[in-house]
Amino acid sequence: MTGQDGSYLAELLVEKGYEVHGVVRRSSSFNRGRVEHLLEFGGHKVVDSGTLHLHYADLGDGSSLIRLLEKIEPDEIYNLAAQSHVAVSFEIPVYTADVVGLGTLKLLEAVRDLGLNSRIYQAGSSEMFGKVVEVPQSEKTPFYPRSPYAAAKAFAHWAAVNYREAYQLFVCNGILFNHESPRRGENFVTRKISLGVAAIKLGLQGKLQLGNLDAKRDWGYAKDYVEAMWMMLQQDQPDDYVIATGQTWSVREFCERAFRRVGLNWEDYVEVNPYYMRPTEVDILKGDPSKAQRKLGWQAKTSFDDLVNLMVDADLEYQKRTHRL
Ligand code: F7E
Repeated sequence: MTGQDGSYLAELLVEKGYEVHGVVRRSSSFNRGRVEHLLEFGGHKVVDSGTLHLHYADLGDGSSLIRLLEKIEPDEIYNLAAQSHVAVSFEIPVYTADVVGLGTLKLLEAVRDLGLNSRIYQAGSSEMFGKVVEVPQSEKTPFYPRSPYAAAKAFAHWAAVNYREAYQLFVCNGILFNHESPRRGENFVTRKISLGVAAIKLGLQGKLQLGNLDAKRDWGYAKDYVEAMWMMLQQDQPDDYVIATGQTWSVREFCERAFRRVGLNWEDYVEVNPYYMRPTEVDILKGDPSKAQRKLGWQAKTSFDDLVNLMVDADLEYQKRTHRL
């Protein structure tokens, strides 16, 4: 609930009048910045017609899930929990697989054992396509994971399909391509660039160090993408959907545009540091979102240029606020 997608989804659901129950992990620093505006001190606030309640639980702790599900009996469950950083998953592969892979299985088991009729959204990832066997990638494209994170997501995907077929659970896999926003974690490449550009423009930083500038991604706006999650659970039948823009751009192109937004030339500031290279890389991702468009009536609303601009603009404001400029 405290991540980028959880916060946008909570806003969407609260606006629709849902009683939202978000799961948070305990952390030594308070990590609710992204949902603070939806909460009142004490953890409960009525926003428009809906409400948001937070609970401590963890996909690593199956008993916490069972207790919570038994109490709430949710109509809809959105599993967005993850160690979601691909590069970090090479450093902590077992933890990543535990949360992303087995965590999903624990959730499915809990719903099955409790006999709940909850509709479940499972957050899949374009990383599952990895070393892609075709371009663009659709729901029919075979997976070829290239990281512990992606392998764990592929396990979770197939577990969800299996529970749908074996036990008739209403589970949808959303295969979401990269989706970004000003709420993106600071060590994902788009946010790292928008933060760096803003800091350089304001004289707070000299250079920006990055890894592979040739990697290509299908980048969309996270706020558009959470709508697709909700739409999947409103269908008569559960199914799997690719959610993407259908366009692909390199990290270099993201840099070019981001620096241009503030009137600077990226080549004067970006340095390549091998530290940020991955043991195995995903070279190109480009989704085919035609099924989502046809069946859900969903399509990305925000262009690549608009996404870059809104992230850079937001981080200029953020850096000014943070540094009292
Ligand atoms: O990397 C390259 C890097 O970390 C994008 C997650 O949300 O989307 C995300 O995974 C590309 C890669 O995202 C730096 O090598 C260059 O090729 O922003 P990223 P990701 O790995 O694509 C998918 C759909 C998910 O499911 C994941 O959870 O950019 N790159 N230089 C860099 N990446 C980072 N992080 N930092 C760099 O300095």
